[in-house]
Amino acid sequence: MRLFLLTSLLFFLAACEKNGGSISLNNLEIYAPLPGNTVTSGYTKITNHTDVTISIDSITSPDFETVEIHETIIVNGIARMIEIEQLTIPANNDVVLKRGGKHFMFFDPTENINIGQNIKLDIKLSNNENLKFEVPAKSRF
Ligand SMILES: [Cu+2]
Repeated sequence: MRLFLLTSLLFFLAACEKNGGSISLNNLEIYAPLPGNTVTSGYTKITNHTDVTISIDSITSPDFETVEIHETIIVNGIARMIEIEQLTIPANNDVVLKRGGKHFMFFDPTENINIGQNIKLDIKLSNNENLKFEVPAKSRF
């Protein structure tokens, strides 16, 4: 995950494609961190429109130091989060990121994030497509 600086540098060097046709994110929601908090989460439905399996190789945001994909699991009755190093989206299928399940986790905002302020998300796929998204930070209330 500390490859963040290197991967973001590579994004600038690579020819960036806006929103490739192979993968789409529907209803992407990213929440502004609560006051005094440095961690927040995001949800979406990721759809693979192709006949081949595609995985997310890296996910970064200029607005946060680190972005990870997590899954909430129950261990001995207690909810814990584990990191998914490489999220795979099966051919012609969806992966839903939602509360209590898989989700994006954002750590350490690079500057204070207000509700409504745009948050950028850069996703690098295993088929070498680079996807860029920008959504306004949502309120948790
Ligand atoms: Cu998490």
